[in-house]
Amino acid sequence: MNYQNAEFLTTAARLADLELPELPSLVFAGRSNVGKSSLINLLTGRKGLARVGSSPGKTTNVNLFCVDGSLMLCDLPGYGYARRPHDERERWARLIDSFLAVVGNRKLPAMGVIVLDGRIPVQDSDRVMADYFRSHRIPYVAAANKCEKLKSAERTAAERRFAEVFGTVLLCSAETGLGADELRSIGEMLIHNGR
Ligand SMILES: Nc1nc2c(ncn2[C@@H]2O[C@H](COP(=O)(O)OP(=O)(O)OP(=O)(O)O)[C@@H](O)[C@H]2O)c(=O)[nH]1
Ligand SMILES: [Mg+2]
Repeated sequence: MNYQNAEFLTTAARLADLELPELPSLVFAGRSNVGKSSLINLLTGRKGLARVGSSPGKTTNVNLFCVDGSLMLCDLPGYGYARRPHDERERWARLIDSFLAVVGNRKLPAMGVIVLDGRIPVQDSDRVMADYFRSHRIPYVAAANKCEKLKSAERTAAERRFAEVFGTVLLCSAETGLGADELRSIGEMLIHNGR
């Protein structure tokens, strides 16, 4: 599969406005600013594909991308942004829950990637995110991003800490490309399972 052959599909703030392609999906979730959009750009080798670095909490939409006509990448709105009003958070929860319900109920392979900042301990909101994936029977891995900021021993410690909560952990860096091959393999695996 040619990951560079990626295109933006659609963006929507409500499930009703989202048209999902009939493709296996790799769903990126995580707190605001951890690097979800950056990892999508890394995976596809396309720097400007997903918008990066807007101030945290701004992206409230689900953004969908298509890779090589074969795989859907989903960039979910970030969570855990404290300055967001309560009704915004409710809206986020409804959007995520309904989106994952649809993805989880389709007869197409799907996988979640819970992106974390490798330097920051697991937050309650990350556990809640894992619960969403579990409740919709979507398997997930954790991606500990920004790992180039950690020394080798710190990486090992972070990996162990995250593994206790999430099981499988990929050490990643959108900055250096660490973890890109593993993320791409997950995409390939989803496509093969769908055949
Ligand atoms: N040092 C470092 N910075 C990174 C890495 N990945 C992303 N960043 C930076 O972190 C900031 C946020 O990145 P985004 O990709 O926009 O994060 P996001 O998770 O999509 O954020 P929201 O859309 O707000 O939820 C940007 O300034 C990125 O350049 C990484 O691996 N290392
Ligand atoms: Mg983003």
